Amino acid sequence: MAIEQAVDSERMESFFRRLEAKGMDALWRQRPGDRTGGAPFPPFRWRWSDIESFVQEATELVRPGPQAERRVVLLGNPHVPGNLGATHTLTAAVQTVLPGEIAPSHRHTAAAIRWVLRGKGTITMVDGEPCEMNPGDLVLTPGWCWHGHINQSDGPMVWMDSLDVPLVGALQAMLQEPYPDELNPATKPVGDSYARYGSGSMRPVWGSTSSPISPLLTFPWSQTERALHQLAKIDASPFDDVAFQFTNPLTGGHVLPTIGCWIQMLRPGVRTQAHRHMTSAVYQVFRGRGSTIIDGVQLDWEEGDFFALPPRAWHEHVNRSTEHEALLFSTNDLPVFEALNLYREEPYADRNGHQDVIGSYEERAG
Ligand code: GTQ
Ligand code: FE2
Repeated sequence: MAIEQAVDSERMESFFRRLEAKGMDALWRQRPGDRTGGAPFPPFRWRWSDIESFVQEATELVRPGPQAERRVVLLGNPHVPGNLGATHTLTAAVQTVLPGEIAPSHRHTAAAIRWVLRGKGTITMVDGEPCEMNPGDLVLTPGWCWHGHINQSDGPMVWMDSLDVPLVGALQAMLQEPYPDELNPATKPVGDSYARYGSGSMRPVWGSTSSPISPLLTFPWSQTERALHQLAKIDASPFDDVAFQFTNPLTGGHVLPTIGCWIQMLRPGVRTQAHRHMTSAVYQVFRGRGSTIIDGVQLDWEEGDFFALPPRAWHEHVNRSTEHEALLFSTNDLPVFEALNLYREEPYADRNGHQDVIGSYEERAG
């Protein structure tokens, strides 16, 4: 006879209550975990047309400085608990700095990346290095680096921010402090880290040989674009087409310990095969239009749109144009999964790697 039948349920309930009263529980009482391994929350998309008008309105409402440390529109995914991140590990946001404005320096334990969308002539000061910002450039602000932004041009500057705030918050490690002055001073020339490490295949014979944080702080678009076209001539991934991970030139690993950055080119007409993995990502559609099919739901995107890919969701990408390339920039939490030995991925085996489309994002969003 099974034990659970032998023990009367009143006695079991009493046992549970007495355990609870002393801050304990019986493991067999816990509800079953997520055995299916499906996506924990649905995808979300932010339209550029909406973002752009809110960003414009924000320029009429606040100035960076004492009133608002940063003029940032946060893309909070309403499906993620806390509604702070675009995914449960990463934030995405759009920041704008007008001509003559300074977003004052501060530092925080959370790490950030900037992916430049519009404008020119802005400098982000990163631990004394003035980093130039032009569209398609990636700029790193590693954790605890003093950083501030200054727009010395005659036009507005707009970029994507992505930070590891939800992850750092879950670890109760969010610390922040203001710089005592407006902007931390330049102690290095413009392009210092690029001059040292920007070749991609060489490093100065002096200096450190390893670091978990990329010593290269800026990744200019001209180089990224050239690399994509060269790779496209010879190879591509069945799941991501022509895709690069930005790398720490000293290690070949991720640029930051908590944030991975990718740029991918979907060649005209390409439809990738579906797969799923443990990591989540936030995509910014830098150029082109297409769709990403996520757990059978077709999410269409156009230039400027952002979308969040939840962890463990089946996904495949489609470039809807047969003439033009589509370019997707994304941040992901892959470095964390690799460091903790938690990464797994799985190809979609059925129907030659393609999902059945069971609905559109618009229908699902209601
Ligand atoms: O520019 O320093 O989107 O500290 C969020 C927090 C941007 C920044 C964000 C930040 C910044
Ligand atoms: Fe910051």
